[in-house]
Amino acid sequence: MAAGDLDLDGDVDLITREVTSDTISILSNLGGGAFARSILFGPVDPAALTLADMDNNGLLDIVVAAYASPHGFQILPAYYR
Ligand SMILES: [Ca+2]
Ligand SMILES: [Ca+2]
Repeated sequence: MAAGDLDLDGDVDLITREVTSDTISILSNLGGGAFARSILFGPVDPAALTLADMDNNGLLDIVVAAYASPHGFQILPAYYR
């Protein structure tokens, strides 16, 4: 799991690995302890994931270490544009 403000609304959002489906989900923070879940990507058998602004555009991108990826990792550009 990784945490960061993906949609720049000031609330910390989460990305998680769904163990049963090997997919990656975004949990958008709606405030007040409520989250909206959406499946972003998969199945990829993600081993680890983190958030970083890889292209320096001010928006967090999702970096996934995945056994199924040819390079061993994959960068998912900012989800919210
Ligand atoms: Ca947010
Ligand atoms: Ca970025």
